[in-house]
Amino acid sequence: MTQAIEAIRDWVIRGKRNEAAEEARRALAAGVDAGAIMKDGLIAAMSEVGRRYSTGEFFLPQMMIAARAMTEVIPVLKPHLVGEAAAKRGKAVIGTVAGDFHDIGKNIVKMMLEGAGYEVVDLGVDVGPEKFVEAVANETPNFVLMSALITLTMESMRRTIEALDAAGVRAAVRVGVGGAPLTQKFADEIGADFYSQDAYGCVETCNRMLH
Ligand code: B12
Repeated sequence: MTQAIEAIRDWVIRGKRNEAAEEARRALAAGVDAGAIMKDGLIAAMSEVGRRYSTGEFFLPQMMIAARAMTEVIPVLKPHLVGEAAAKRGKAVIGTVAGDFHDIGKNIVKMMLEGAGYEVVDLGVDVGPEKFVEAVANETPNFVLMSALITLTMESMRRTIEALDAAGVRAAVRVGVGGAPLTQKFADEIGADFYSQDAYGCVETCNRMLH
């Protein structure tokens, strides 16, 4: 890891958003790869924040300011991550599932998909099964993408797939799931079409499934 990436990671952990964004601008200007800043700087910072929260070193306010710092750096990286939008490829409906308000990962997935030429309908956070079903009926997307960060809210993914089935629209879409606590095993268990551990993998899988 370069010194610059390490510095960005530390600023984010400490919740220093201006310093983190400034360091990211400097690193990009010096030729540091934006993908590496995202992975080893920002996402690594969030894992560390989560670890400190679990051990009681951090409390909710510290987790919040770290999240805000990360959110501030993402637009700095965006032009270097997504490039020029390609021709329209397909359409996705995305949301964080019911009971869950974490949206940083979902927003990154959305950003990468849009950069790759997808139209993305963002249902936001705390999205219940009926809202996903309604969006499939109204938007006729190729993909339904669900994000969850809390172990307990993962069950809502299963309920959403069941609701899509009950509404008779399950076969019309490919369902993708993700978020830190998810696994391929859980995705298989609930009958999702795919799981990916990061936003790049999500875009690659969507591309593969469309062609
Ligand atoms: C930042 C954060 C917050 C922020 C959220 C800000 C926001 N706007 O999202 C704040 C401070 C508000 C917060 C609140 C809470 N949090 Co919180 N939070 C985190 C933290 C530190 C980082 C999450 C994050 O943004 N990671 C970075 C992103 C980029 O990673 P990601 O989401 O995993 O996304 C990537 C991939 O997973 C994938 N992906 C994501 N979605 C999708 C979807 C698809 C379809 C695909 C294919 C891929 C994909 O691509 C992304 C990019 O590569 C985690 C710790 C952790 N290790 O995850 C805890 C964590 C998730 N939080 C936790 C908890 C407990 C809470 C609270 C309940 C705390 C409380 N007492 O109030 C509340 C939740 C309220 C609610 N109902 O939602 C726990 C959950 C524990 C559990 N086992 O369920 C964690 C694990 C912390 C911990 N170690 O205890 N949190």
